[in-house]
Amino acid sequence: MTPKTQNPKPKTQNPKPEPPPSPLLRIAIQKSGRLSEKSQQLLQSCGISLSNGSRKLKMKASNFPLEVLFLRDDDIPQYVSEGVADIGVVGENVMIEKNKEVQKIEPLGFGKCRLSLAVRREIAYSGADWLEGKKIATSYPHILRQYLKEKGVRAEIEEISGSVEIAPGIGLADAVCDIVSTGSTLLMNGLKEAETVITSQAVLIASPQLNEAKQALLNKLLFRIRAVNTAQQNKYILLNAPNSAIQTISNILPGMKSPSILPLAEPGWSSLHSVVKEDEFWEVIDRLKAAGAEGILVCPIEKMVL
Ligand code: PRT
Ligand code: ZN
Repeated sequence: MTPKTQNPKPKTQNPKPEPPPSPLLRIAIQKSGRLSEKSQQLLQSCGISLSNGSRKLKMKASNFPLEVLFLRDDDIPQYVSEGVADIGVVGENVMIEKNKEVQKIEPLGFGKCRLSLAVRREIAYSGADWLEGKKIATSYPHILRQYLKEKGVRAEIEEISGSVEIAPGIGLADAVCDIVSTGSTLLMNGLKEAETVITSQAVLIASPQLNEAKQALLNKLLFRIRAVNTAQQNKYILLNAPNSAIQTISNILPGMKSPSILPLAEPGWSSLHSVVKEDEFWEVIDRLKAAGAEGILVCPIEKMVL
């Protein structure tokens, strides 16, 4: 009888190691509200496609390793600090108020507003000392506390979550500390702005614990965001000028470098091309006309890489 032998194990080839999961950057943006549309537009102008189907809680971009989480703005700093989202777009006012461990990466140029102290219109407001012993209604107790401490003022903070501007009118508080943009809400409620506590805009924030792969993706996204934002702050300008005016006009045009100069079909005339800052261009245009420029065209720039 032949001894029973165990079947030899089939020879297996070493299983191939699983490829490491490809990195994915998670960004938290506001689900609905003042920053949500602009945050999505920013991603789109960075060439990132999001399907605009029914509003989901999260969505994956089709052409960039990015997942978008749609959240209430108040929750974004916490999600980012805990690493649930790697980065986020939120008002700087919310970032400071929530006081979480996040890094501010880049101002984004939209959602501009200020957090201000306001009092009833008829009050003769004499400065921060007026607030001593008063009651101030706000949804921003942390920022307000810091501000009062810096000013050496002791005041009572009444924390309320919405419709702060009605507090003085119903006798709930002597002053409010709230977000102001155009000022019309204060006006409608019989209030006037007394102090600016902070100015704010939407900012890109990041988790302090990004690994190398995610950091590389963030850098790639940031490069695009900066190209889009720089472009928005500048205009492309084209003009015609007699050759005798080229030097004066070149000195007026700041541009990225010196302007491009192309001869026109008409002898003695050239076309000058350059870039001007959005907020400087009215002033520059007056000076260009005075120097002899004609046929001035100002065009938007889509992307600009310096
Ligand atoms: O639902 P969720 O919690 O996500 O949103 P939210 O209602 O808390 O915030 P939302 O969408 O109103 O604002 C999001 C962010 O936009 C804020 O955190 C600011 O960073 C920024 N932002 C810019 C503003 C304003 N402008 C603004 N005008 N946030 C609020 N206001 C309100 C303000 O509270 C006041 O009631 O608008 C009123 C004042 O506006 P004016 O123009 O009358 O002065
Ligand atoms: Zn909110």
